[in-house]
Amino acid sequence: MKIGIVCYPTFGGSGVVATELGKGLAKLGHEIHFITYRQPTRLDFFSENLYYHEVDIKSYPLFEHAPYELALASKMVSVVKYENLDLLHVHYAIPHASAAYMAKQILKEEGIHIPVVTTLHGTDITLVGKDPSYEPVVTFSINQSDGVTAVSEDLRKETYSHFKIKRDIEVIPNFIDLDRFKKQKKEHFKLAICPHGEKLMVHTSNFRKVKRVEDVVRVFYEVRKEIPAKLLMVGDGPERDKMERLCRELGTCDDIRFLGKLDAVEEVLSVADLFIMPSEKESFGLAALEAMACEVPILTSDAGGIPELNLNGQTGYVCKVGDIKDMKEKALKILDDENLPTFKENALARAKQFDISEILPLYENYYQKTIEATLAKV
Ligand code: GMT
Repeated sequence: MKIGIVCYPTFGGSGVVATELGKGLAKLGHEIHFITYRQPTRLDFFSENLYYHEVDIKSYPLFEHAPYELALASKMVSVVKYENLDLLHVHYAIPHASAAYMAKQILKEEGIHIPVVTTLHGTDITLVGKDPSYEPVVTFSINQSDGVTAVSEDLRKETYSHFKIKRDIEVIPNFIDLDRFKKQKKEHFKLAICPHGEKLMVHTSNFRKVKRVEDVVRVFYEVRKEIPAKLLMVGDGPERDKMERLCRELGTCDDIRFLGKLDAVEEVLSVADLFIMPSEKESFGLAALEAMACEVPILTSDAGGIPELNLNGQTGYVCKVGDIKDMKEKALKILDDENLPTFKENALARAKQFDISEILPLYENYYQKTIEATLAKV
């Protein structure tokens, strides 16, 4: 198949999933055309089946905000037409699904019927999409897509409860490349951070409010009162400054290191004993899956789709959002030398169920079904 993938090119989860999906499909022989405003972060090599089309955003003194959606729709029209695409797959509804709708209508005028699949990733539904300033367009563009997928059962339910959706939504979960995300031998790194055998906790995120990064620091503070421990914070974002100030207030700076944005996050995960994700909202929790693939148990909140991934008491523990006391107790249980090896084993076993090789066929079948249904309507 010839597939156009539209996504955000940045570090966000939806962009990572879209890029890895395209790379995986290209390996299976499909021709993949990425359409976005910058080269996707993880698309930094040559492959004969991978193409990248940059959206040209023209500015003009009249525009306070350049109309990205129009430039994107125009680019989609030209790529579909000149590359003879079979399907467009847009990741994150805003503004990709409505831009795809516009492109589809333009192409229809020229006798080209391009099926559009929209994948809902999380905050496009649970936070931003719900806002009255976007909701009508999000509802319309989901209903107008030829296929819609959500990354968890919870996100599927949330979509039905917040929007007037008249069509089926298929759940296709996030996935992981176990060839890349696996425990590596990095003992020297562990020794440098934890010279006295301290337990190592890790958090990775974009440090947005929705991630409740403050809970990470507070849980760590409580854990460290009980056992020797260190915390690595990977990523960057709006909450980082505040967190650095909080560490100073709590006097934990010597035991917490902020590493900023890292490409090779699997190297850090390889030496971790516990991954913590206390999010307010989280449709799936790709970062937690990456940790599990590196044999790291996870301590999470019960937000959104996380309990579908984290099997409570097996791969880690699921606690109520904001329950620092319970999180501290559960962290200590996981980090106990008696329990840790079993949690690690279970985390890896669970991650294997989301291996990319299990999930790619689900997308391939869904594309095929959508193309056939769209062509049957013409
Ligand atoms: O908010 C983010 O963390 C980024 C966001 C995105 O769409 O870029 O991530 C969402 O999509 C990921 C991939 O499907 C999911 O694994 C994340 O759980 C989800 N984030 C939230 O729901 C907050």
